[in-house]
Formats: sequence, structure tokens, C-alpha cells
Amino acid sequence: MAAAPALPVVARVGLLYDDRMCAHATPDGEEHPENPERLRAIWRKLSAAGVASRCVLMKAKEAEDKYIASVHSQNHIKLIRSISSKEYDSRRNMIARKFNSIYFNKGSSESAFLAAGSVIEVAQKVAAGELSSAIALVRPPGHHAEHNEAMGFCLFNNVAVAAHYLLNERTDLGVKKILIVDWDVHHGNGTQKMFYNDPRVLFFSVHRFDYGSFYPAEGDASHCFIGEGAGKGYNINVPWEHGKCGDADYIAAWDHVLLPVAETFDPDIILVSAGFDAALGDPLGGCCITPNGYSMLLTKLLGFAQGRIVMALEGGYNLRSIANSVTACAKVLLGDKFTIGTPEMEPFESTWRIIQAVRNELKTCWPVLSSKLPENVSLRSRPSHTELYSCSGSESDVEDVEELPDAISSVNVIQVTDDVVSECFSKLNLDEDKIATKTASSNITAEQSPTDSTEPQNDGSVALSKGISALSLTWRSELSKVYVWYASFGSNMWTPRFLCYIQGGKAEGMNIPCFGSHDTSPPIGAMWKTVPHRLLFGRSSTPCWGTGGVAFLNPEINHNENSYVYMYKVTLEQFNDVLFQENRLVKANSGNRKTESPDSPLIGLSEIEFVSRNKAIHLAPIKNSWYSNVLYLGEEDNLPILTMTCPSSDVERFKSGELPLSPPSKTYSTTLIKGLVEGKHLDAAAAANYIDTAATRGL
Ligand code: Q9C
Ligand code: ZN
Repeated sequence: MAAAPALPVVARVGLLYDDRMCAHATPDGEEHPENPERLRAIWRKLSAAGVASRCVLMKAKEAEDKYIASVHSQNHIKLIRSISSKEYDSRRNMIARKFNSIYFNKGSSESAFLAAGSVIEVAQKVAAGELSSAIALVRPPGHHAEHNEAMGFCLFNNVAVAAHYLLNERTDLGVKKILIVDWDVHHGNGTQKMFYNDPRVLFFSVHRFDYGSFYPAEGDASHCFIGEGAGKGYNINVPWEHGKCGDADYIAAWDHVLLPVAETFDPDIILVSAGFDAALGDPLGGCCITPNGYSMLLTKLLGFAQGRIVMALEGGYNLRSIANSVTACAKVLLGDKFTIGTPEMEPFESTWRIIQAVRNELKTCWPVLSSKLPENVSLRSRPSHTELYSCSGSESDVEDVEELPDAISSVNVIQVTDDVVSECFSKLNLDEDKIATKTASSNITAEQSPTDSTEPQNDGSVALSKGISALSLTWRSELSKVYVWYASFGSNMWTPRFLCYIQGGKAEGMNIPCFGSHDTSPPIGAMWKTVPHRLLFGRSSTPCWGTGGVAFLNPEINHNENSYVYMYKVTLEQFNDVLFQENRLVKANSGNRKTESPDSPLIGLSEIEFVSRNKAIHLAPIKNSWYSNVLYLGEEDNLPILTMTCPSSDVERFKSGELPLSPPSKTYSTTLIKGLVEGKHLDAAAAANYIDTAATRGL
């Protein structure tokens, strides 16, 4: 493939660093893992790597008391405000001892107010769209801090304060739903409690639990704590049993818990409680996420909330590891393609079991988690006793991080091409293990035709057959008798992928499973055609495919253009179900185990009339969706050929740069090429050239 053109829309990534947050330190210079060098090490690395200069640099700002008061008691605020004052000089240590794992010095107050204020500051800019995303390098950390209590190195709960600020103080910004992802190795006990009854905040924490013995060692870190009252289902804990978890385990938790729920929840912004103490080499965590692991975890989040991600530093105590991990994350936010390691990519057996337990606990709230995970996946067995005891789970022996060999942070990391990236991604997808053989996975489906498909994998999805209201029964039975050709020009050209829209589940390369259609019967015919419309690639990321553009067909006829469409003969009912799913109108209903789709069709018989006459119909009920425009592309054996794309007004916005035109990710273009090749339409080289030409030619 030729080099992709530079993205026309450059990500504006906020980076907040402020030396004033280094003032909080142990009173007499005693060694402590949570020390000022953490921030400095990260900042030095970001600067040296040329990453800082590509960000929008920001300075800290103290939070006002009234904002902190949304999650903390007045007493607590008062204590933290005064702890640095002269009058407290003699009492500081004594007060600190009353708390669990807390120290104070005369810089603590200012640092604490700055840390909370900084997260407010960046979150507000991201929510307002002034920044695409942001990283706040703050300390002291926040997620252990409770309403009336400092603990676990945390004074104010920075992320919780910012979440409350967005929801309650800045309704003008339109943030109604917040996803908090807490990937610090410790449970975010404070944050959990602060939003336990609140359905506006989905709190997800993945942490070492070790059967209740890992800090903070409270039972409420278990997966049974799922929220209460209106907040039931909006608290998700993934509690590891031991300290050896790494990239594969975290990716599995993402793929099989976090991402399906996030897709349904559809947050307006994501706040990451970004501790890096689950990183390889961390003296407290003992886990082994690599910088590339963090890149993958973050990339998978970028598909939600229009990429509006705010990362706030929590823990992370190996200077080299945290510097490398934050740098890897910053590069993801900046839109860099990342290099990837070749770690041993199998989750532990316990990981699989824990994830299944989490899904069970939550499946009534999130039907997308209802299905059983495949069983015969390849897994690593529990780490041996020697492995467990040699790992640094003990917190007293803080290693001299500067002495750590380079290999700690760059273990197995090699420069590779995008092929390896997507191959690695697909290896991580446990569902694929079910069908994976020693041969390249692309061979597996090579022989498929629309009618003899293997079942799409049914992870986290249920075909729409359940949960149908009486209202929709009439139109469904009517439209189930009418056939149309659905003309696909994007990933749906690959039949296994299109079948996910019919039968539910996900095919290789997809981040998110589909709900499927009410009628799961496969298409009764399929054929290729070319149409005089321009193929283009737009959007900067999608939940399903991650970073990169996806295919659109310019609705204007252009006789200089020839684009391939693969047409499936489906019922008009099924076409509507595909349209619903493409426009994200199908939701998991948290009240019961069912999925819900609209009660009326978008394209009924009269709309077919209209679109045949006018060649296009812009669907008013979904006019702000990406695929709100249904085109009529002619007829085949007396049946209309329909496709769905963006309206012409969006094409103008793509041209002006208001909407991002971006080349497809490798995973996505590979899917298109597989469609063209396995559908026996083009050879691999011609297919690649076709996609590449469409992706790199200006509009
Ligand atoms: N035996 C964060 O990572 N360890 N906090 C105490 C007592 C406290 C970690 C050990 C660990 C706190 C933000
Ligand atoms: Zn931590």
C-alpha cells in the first residue's frame, strides 16, 4: 500500500504538567513510591520523545472548594486545605498516621487542589470540543480517596470531582453519561462509592483482588458489586486473582466486558483513572502490561464518545515503566500508528473464568453479556507457586527504578508493520481461537459463500428475535415478505462480516459484536455490481474498527467513478434491521435481557416508492447519524437495489475538513480486501489497489 495521506484533521491532545504538583512529598525526604520524580520522569520522557511538543500544553489550576464538595465532606476539604499551614507543622505526621497509607508535607494542600482542578480543567476542554483528548499528569492520585477520607496515597478524588463537575456544573456542555475506566492495579474504591447509585456514571475497574487480600483489601472490589438502585449495573469490577496479568488478560476484559457494555452505554466522554502500576516492572503491582498493551487498551476506547478521552494519572511506581506507558498512550491519542510487541498472548485460565463470572453477574443489566463465552480457547494455566512468589507483589521493596535494565520497558518490543498489528489484534480475540487453526485465519472463511457460511461467533449478542413489541410485529410481518437488494461497499462486502448484522456476533477484526436481525435467515442471493459513485473513507475512528476511516459512497452520481458493490438479496425487514444497527438504533435493554430496536421501519413500502423515484431518501428520524441516507442504485431482477451512506451535506463537510476524512485502518481495509477477493471479484493486488486508490485520492 502507498503511504496514507496525512490526516486532514490533527488531533488536539491536551497535556497538563505542572511542577507545583511535585511539592507534595514525604515530610523528611523518606523514600516513597508515590514521589515527585514520577511526574518529572514522565515529563522528561514525553519531551525527549518529541511528544510533548505535539500536544497542547497546559498548566494546573486549583479546584474551587464548591466543586470538590460535590464528592467530599466540608471537613475533609478543610483538613486538606489547612494541612500545609504552619499551625499544622507539628501535627501533620500524627494526622497522616490516622489515615491508611497517607503522608503530608507543607506542599500537600496546594498539590491536592491543583490535581483536582487540573482534571476539571482538561475534562472541560475535552467536553467542550476544544481538545480532542487530554492527559493530566497529576499527583497526589485520587481514586482511593473517599467522601471523608484520604487513603492509599490519595487526598482528593480527582476523577470523581471532574465527573461531577461535568454532570452538574456544566450542563451547557451536554455531558450526560460518563464512562470511568479505572485501570490502576488497585481497586478504585473511592470512585466506586461516589457513583454507586448513579446511572449517569458507568464505573469500570479492573484490579488485583487476590481473593480480597490485595490493597485496599475490601470485599467491595469483587465482581458482585454492580451498583445499587438506579445505579444497578453501572458499577463493574474485574477482580484478578493474582498478580501476573498482562496484555492478553486486559485485552480479554476489554473485548468481553468493557467494550460491549460501553457500546450499549454510549458515553459522552471517557475519563480514565490511568494508574500505571499494572505495568510490567511496577514494584507494587506485579502485573505486566507493556507500553504496547496500554496502546491497545486505549485504542479500543477511542471508538467511543467520539474519542473524547481524558486520562488522569493515578498510581504507577516504576519510573521507567510509567514514562514509557504514558508516552505510548500520548502517541495513540495523537493518532500515531504504534509498534507492537510479540508477547506471549494468552490470557490465564483464571482470567477467562473471572470474565465469565463478571458477565453472569451483569447479564440481566447488560443483555449484550448474556451469551456464554466459547470454551475451547487456548489459555495459560495458573502461574506456578514460584512464579507467584517471585513476583513483586510486596510493597515494601521498592526497586531502584533507575537501575532496571532497559529490557523491562521494551521487552520483546520490535518495530513491525501494520500487518503484525492486526494479526496480533486478531490473536488476542479469544473468539477467534474457536475457529483458528495453524493456518492464516484468512483462509478459514475463504470458501464461504452467502449461503454456506459458518455461524458468526455469538459473543455478547443476541439476535433481535427477543424483545419485540406488539407495535413492530405488524410492519415486520409485512416487510418480511418483500425482498430488496442491499448493496454493500464497505466491510459488509465480506460475507462473514455482513452475516453478523443478520445472525449477531462478530467476525475477525471487529471490536464489537452485532445484535443481529430479527429474522436471522441468510440472504437468498448475492451478486457483484459496479455503480457510478465515488468510494471514500471518513470518520477518524469507529467503535467496531477502532482508529481510521470507514467507507462511504458519495451519493452524487459521477460517471467517471466505478465502485464495487456486493449485493445481498434480503427482506426489507432485514434491510431495516441492518439500517438500525448501522445507525446504532439497537440497544440492549438494561431492565431485561432483551434488545430493543425501533418500533417502526425506516424504510417501509412508501419509502421504497419515494426512493425509487427520487434516487435518495434522507431519513429525517436519524438525520444526524452517519448512514442516514438511503440510495436507490437501480434494479436487479425487478427488485430495488438499496444502499445506505451519508447525506451529500456530509460529503461537503468531508471536503471542507469539518468532518475527518481518514484512510482505513489495516484491519478495516483487510476486511474490504477479503470481501473483494473471497467474493471472487478481484485478485488480492487489484483489490488492495482499489481500496488504496479510493483512500488516498482527494475528494
Ligand atoms: N500494607 C495508588 O496506586 N499500599 N495507591 C499500602 C499497606 C498502598 C496505592 C500497603 C497502595 C496505595 C494510587
Ligand atoms: Zn494503584
